Amino acid sequence: MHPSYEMLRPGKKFPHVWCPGCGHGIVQGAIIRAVQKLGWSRDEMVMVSGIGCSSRMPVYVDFNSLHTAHGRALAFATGVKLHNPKLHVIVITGDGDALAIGGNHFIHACRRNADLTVILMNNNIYGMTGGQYSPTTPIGKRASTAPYGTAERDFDPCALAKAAGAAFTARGVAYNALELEKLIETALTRKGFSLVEAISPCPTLYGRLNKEGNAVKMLQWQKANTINIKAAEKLPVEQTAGKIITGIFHDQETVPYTEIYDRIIHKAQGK
Ligand SMILES: Cc1ncc(C[n+]2csc(CCOP(=O)(O)OP(=O)(O)O)c2C)c(N)n1
Ligand code: SF4
Repeated sequence: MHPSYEMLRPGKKFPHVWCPGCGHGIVQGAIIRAVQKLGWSRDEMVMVSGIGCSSRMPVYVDFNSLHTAHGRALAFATGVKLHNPKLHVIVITGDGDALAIGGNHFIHACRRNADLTVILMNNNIYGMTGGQYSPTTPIGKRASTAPYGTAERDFDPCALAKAAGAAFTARGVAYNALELEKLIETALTRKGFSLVEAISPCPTLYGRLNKEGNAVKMLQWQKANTINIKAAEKLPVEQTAGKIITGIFHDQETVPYTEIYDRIIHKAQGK
């Protein structure tokens, strides 16, 4: 039996709904392996998601799960963590879920430094609802709502999270699943708000609308256009322009919201 099976809901929720070649399954595998490496059991884990193709993940992973309203996963997850700080809470979200409808929740969860690990599955598009452009669709790229190319600039989720107060930010790509797994493992061990942006190809919508080719071609593009931050720092700017930079960008633990909140409760109770 495949080692990941013990963390899945086989027999209940499979086959999954993701399209062939979707990157979300690769990200799911990396998350499961990271949790297994840490030796954490399913019962210690909580997976909270919003709505979207990416946010289907708690349906398949056999952790304590919450599939919440669109954009609102962080509010639910913060509540779970405050109630029981011993649980390891993973938030699964998409670029639309986290940065459009959930944008305000995202920046304030970073500001509070809520003790959560967020896996933001960035496919540069709204997958579930038919390929509308999202806050991470690069300017000029096509979407069903931008047939001539979007006129808006895109967010860098890691830079946004750091500026808003997150303790840890990192980016990986589906092509390099091993690096992604290590980044997720590190993020899970950090106190406070940790973000791993996982670049996950959507061949069905983003790929088709932007003539990026099939799933294999999109992964090959990732392979050819990804540079780790350590290598990027040694290169002239012209050589890193337009590339996906991976690795850890920010890693500074500060006292998380959960602990500060706990102290206030004790004070209020006169303890
Ligand atoms: C309040 C509300 N507004 C809109 C929707 C429709 N909706 C569902 S998923 C989604 C976008 C999901 O995109 P993203 O978060 O990027 O995830 P992906 O599907 O690409 O993985 C939208 C707009 C909804 N379910 N609820
Ligand atoms: S529409 Fe895109 S994001 Fe959604 S399952 Fe298919 S490939 Fe994945």
